[in-house]
Amino acid sequence: MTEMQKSFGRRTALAARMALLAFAGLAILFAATRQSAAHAIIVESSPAAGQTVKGPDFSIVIRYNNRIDRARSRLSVLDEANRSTVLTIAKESKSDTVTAKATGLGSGRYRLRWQVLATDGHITRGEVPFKVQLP
Ligand SMILES: [Cu+2]
Repeated sequence: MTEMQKSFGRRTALAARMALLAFAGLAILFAATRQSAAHAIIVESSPAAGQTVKGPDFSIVIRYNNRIDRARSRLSVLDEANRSTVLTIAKESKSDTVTAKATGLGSGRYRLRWQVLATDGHITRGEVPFKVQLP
């Protein structure tokens, strides 16, 4: 084998390795994108983050980008002292929506704490801060 042939062989091997690496990278990216797309994230909520609602009673609606398993999802309200009240998720909620009734809340800052199980089997959770103002 001449020096030129050897050099060509090395370059070909390197190119093949780089192509394989790029392919593996794309495959991982694709898998990650698919997975995150299947996770439940909030599309819109009422109250929305930072919103002030009129108390003491109001409806809570959270719509997700995905269908969720309502029976394995949790919703609670935390007050400024971190006291938590578990809310009952309404049975008539749509498959991508969690609906509940908040009652007896006084003026102040609260956090709506949610945890849902998406149909892909992954749990996501988060909090929506909001304020209540009594008329
Ligand atoms: Cu997921």
